[in-house]
Amino acid sequence: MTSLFLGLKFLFIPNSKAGVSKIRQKLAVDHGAQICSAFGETSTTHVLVDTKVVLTANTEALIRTLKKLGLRDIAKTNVPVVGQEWLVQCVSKSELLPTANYTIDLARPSAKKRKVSSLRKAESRPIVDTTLEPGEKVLDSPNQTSVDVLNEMAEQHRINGEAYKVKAYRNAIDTLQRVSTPVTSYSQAIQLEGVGPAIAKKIEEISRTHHLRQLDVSKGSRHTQLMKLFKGIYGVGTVIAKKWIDEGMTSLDDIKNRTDLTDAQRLGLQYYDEWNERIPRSECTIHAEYVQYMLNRVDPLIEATIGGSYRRGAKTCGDIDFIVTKPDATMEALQADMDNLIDTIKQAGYLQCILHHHVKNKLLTGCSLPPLWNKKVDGQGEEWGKCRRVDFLLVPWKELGAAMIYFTGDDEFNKKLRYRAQKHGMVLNGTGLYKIVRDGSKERHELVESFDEKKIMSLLNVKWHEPEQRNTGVFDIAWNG
Ligand code: DCP
Ligand code: CA
Repeated sequence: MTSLFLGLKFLFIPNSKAGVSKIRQKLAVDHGAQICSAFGETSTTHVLVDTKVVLTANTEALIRTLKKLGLRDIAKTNVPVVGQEWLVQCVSKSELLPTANYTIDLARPSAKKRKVSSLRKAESRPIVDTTLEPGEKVLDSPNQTSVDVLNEMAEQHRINGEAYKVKAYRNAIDTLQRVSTPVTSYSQAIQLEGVGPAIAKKIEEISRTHHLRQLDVSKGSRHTQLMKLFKGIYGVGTVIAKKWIDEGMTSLDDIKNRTDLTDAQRLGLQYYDEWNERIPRSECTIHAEYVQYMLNRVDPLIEATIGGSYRRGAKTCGDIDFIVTKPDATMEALQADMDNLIDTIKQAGYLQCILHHHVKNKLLTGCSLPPLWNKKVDGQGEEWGKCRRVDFLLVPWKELGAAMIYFTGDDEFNKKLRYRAQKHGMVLNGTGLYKIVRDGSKERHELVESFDEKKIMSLLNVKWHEPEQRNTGVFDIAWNG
């Protein structure tokens, strides 16, 4: 007990009353200091940063924290922001040491980094491979465990409908996959673009323990399990699943007894297991042969190609996305053909149910391969195939390239292309690539290209990506399976 710090008011960062922070705060109080819980410009005399917890190499995060705690103008303040080593050294030497050697310089990041590194064990900076194209990743990533665990966390948040958290994880994973050196500590992780404090801490925990406690907690939580169960029903999203949980539903039987289900949700319940199972690639190929065979009866010029994960080379697919088109055909012509196809596949027994037909260019269905075709999949049995989710996407001939890009995905790859278009003053969607033309206050979209997939990419200044190269890998569970 001394009066070493008498009259001084310390703001601790992190501001918690636990662990090391608690011990240091007690040390300060025992020597006469007062602790502030927020920054009072007139009263706080020192900001004491735990440089082992708060990454001081990333000044932005620290500045954000300080702002949150009330320090509005960092440039104007005279209050020193120092490493907590200053406090420890003062106590150990029983004198009020100058802060200069311990200052974290928030105005000059490079100078700050040098000072901080003299306080902490020097750590190598993660090396991001900048030669990689968007979506590409380093081979044999040294951070694969972290990537896998973070992917699982993202999946938990997706199940719970927390879109902003999913996005944060995707960004972090995206960067981490491009790092060619091991990222083992908080301070290394926080230096990466797209990695904030919460995820940086998790990367450190995973690296240390090969495990993440929060993931276990989330997976074990009753709420998450029910969200997963209910969202597994076709036609049920986050909002409905949450509502049902709030209403006390605890099982699929509870849901079956509801009187307010849509037709699609009833089908979702009926085919719950089948539609939650991924479809082997070999089976998708037989569906393609079968559908083309049936289409030939309607009009031999119609072509059906599977897009989505199948076209990207996946070993298993969530559903089968047929892109249906015909040379020179308009949407109207295709719709007439589609009506004929529906009759044909209904009669043949392939079409089990229709989920939606009201969207004019889409037919969403459940379909089963007839026994003779199903036998082609594994050479066994004489049974009907499982009911699979099969979508027919009608595409006018002249929009084929844009539609191919859109329906091939993956969705992250598409987002990147759309962003690229935006940067070039253009708009990309499933019908074409358009230039934005301003007419005074009005804005209109002028078609640049829609038929040629390769041309669209080249107009966007993106090198040609084979479909297999469009797996961003962030969420492509099919790819791992
Ligand atoms: N798509 C998109 N944005 C979305 C949804 C879809 O760009 N929000 C595009 C890209 C997808 C394609 O449509 O690759 C097909 O969508 P799916 O949901 O069927 O996704 P995948 O075929 O990629 O994966 P899965 O194997 O799970 O079906
Ligand atoms: Ca698909």
